[in-house]
Amino acid sequence: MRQAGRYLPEYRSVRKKVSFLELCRSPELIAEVVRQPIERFDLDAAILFSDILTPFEPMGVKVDFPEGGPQLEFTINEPKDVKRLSDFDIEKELSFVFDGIREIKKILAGKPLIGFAGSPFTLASYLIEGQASKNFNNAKKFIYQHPKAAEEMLELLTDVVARYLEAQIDAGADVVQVFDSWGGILSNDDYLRWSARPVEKIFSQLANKKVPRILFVNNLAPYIDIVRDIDCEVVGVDYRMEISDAAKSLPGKSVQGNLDPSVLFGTTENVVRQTKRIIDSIKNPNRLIFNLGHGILPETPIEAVQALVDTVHNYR
Ligand code: 1CP
Repeated sequence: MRQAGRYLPEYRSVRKKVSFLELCRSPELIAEVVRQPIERFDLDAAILFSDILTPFEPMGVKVDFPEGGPQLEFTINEPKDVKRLSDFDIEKELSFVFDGIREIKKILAGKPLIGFAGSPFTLASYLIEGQASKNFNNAKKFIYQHPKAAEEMLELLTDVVARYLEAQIDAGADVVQVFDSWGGILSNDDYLRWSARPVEKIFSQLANKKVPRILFVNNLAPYIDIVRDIDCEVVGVDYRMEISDAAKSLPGKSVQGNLDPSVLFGTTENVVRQTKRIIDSIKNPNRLIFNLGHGILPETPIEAVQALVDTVHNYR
């Protein structure tokens, strides 16, 4: 998660020369910042460098990242605004992503590359709020005030995300991950309707591509029975629940996670202890992909990341 994030000096030095958007649009620079953490830590897989909001601009909504966080040019406030969102030629308008994937594949020496997209509900939440938000209340209000328009918007986003991930796989992504970062603010039945159903549709469209599909849900615990029924190979587990409980509730699926990123700010002994605890808690090692439970924080000490990776590589 955010391997190429702002905690790496070599990433910050690339970012000194170009803006975040320029970086996301340059296939050569994408490959460069994906390579950095793989080379430094010998990680076992890479994640595409881009953002979940990358498809917004060709849909008609410009996004800027003035202080690192997203800022949308306009927001969806009422039903007629949904008409401003348009379908687009994914291969053409997002060619820099697919060229980036092809560049990355040249340097990964067989290590798998994870492609990704935001879940339709998470993307809709940003379209409604226009920026980061604590509780995405406007997004929740919108689905109650304008359920028809919300449905229309989610249908469009579902179709875009499915085709976007298909194109990432065609360009060389070996695995795809859907980030459902904000579905976790919804009541249980709303989660099923507004977040899980669109993801199910995307995953069923990808089934014939035969690549592993990962669903990351930030705040998974309340919805785990819903997620159990979604057809996918791996579920990303945030840091709030025990990963062994998640695995028990998700028969037939692997789990990915779930170290709290803040643990990396404590002692090395504790990083090692917590890492081993997660590994020990999953009996069948083939069912665990070790990862953080959410994105790595910008000021994370590199020595802590090194201790974590060494522990995962050398334990057992
Ligand atoms: O590991 C990697 O670096 C891969 C690239 C990556 C990924 C997978 C970035 C680069 N962003 C993301 C996913 C992403 N982006 C998510 C889903 C994961 C999650 O739940 O955190 C979300 C919600 C976003 C939206 C976004 N873009 C935010 C969060 C805003 C919020 O609401 O809190 C931020 C800060 C960005 C900008 C961004 N994206 C990526 C980076 C490295 C940055 C910082 C920009 C910079 O360098 O200044």
